Amino acid sequence: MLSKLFEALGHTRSSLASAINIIKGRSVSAESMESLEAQLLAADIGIDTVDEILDVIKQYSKNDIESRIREYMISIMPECNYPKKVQKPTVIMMVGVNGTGKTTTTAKLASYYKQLDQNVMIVAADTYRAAGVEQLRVWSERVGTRLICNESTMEPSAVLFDGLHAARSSDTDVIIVDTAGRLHTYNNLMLELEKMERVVRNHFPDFFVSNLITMDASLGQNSLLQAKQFGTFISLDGAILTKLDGTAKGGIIFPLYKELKIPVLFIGVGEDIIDLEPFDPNEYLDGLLGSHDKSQA
Ligand SMILES: Nc1nc2c(ncn2[C@@H]2O[C@H](COP(=O)(O)OP(=O)(O)OP(=O)(O)O)[C@@H](O)[C@H]2O)c(=O)[nH]1
Ligand SMILES: [Mg+2]
Repeated sequence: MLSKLFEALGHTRSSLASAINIIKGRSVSAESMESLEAQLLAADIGIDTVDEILDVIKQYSKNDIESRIREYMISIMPECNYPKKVQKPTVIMMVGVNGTGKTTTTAKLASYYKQLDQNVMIVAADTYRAAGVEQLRVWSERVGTRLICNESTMEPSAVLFDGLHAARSSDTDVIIVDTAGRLHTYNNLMLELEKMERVVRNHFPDFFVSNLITMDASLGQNSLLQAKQFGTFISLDGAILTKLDGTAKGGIIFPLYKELKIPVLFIGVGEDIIDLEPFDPNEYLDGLLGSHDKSQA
């Protein structure tokens, strides 16, 4: 059975496959290289990486182009380093621009860790949208996790503090904190995130911290700017690439890692609770280049 990730990368894969096929087995012409370059750029692989891939192609025989591209791509990807189980207790703070999938991913991650038999708590620290708390309440009931919220305050750090306090006294393994969406250009909102991180580090120094940014795959290069800006206010430990199911822009993980050293840890491939896949470079490349089932490319 094809994985959801393989399906989600279908759009990207088919555009790359048609460009690679033009080159495969023939002498490489300037025109075919241009076509491949355009497809790689359209997939958001990033200009530096695209140039390097084209150099790889120029160096090698036309017959093993696919395996050379694959070899090169794997060499520049983050390792498969998503934590299966988190160290206890870990605070995962979900941050990102509005609508990129923080709340949905909070629920998906809660379900993921619960299935690994970890004791999970969700903290609803988006104090700007009442609907956000409601959305999380529904998810946490479905997942069967505790939800900490406080609708009488507009102060996300206060909700976070309460949540972590409750987590400490209830032997919780992983606390997933949903934060409000914010534009990376809004300084005050970014400072609020900085404060939240400070609350954890100053008051709960025994907690491990993992700040994850959700990035909507369809936003392409713009999400690189977002991640860069968020990273100037809080330390980012990883990214979750969401909505990969609806886009042909599956290549953003390359510039993200190359330029910002932020590894993608999970990938969102749909709106349901199970639509989250841990990032695995080999599976990802199978999805991108179609190498595990060429008939589907
Ligand atoms: N197709 C698809 N849709 C997704 C994915 N992740 C989230 N969504 C959808 O994207 C929309 C926004 O998701 P939310 O989780 O509410 O995003 P958010 O970042 O919490 O939004 P704000 O709190 O408003 O900033 C919802 O309709 C989700 O169902 C994904 O991986 N694939
Ligand atoms: Mg939200």
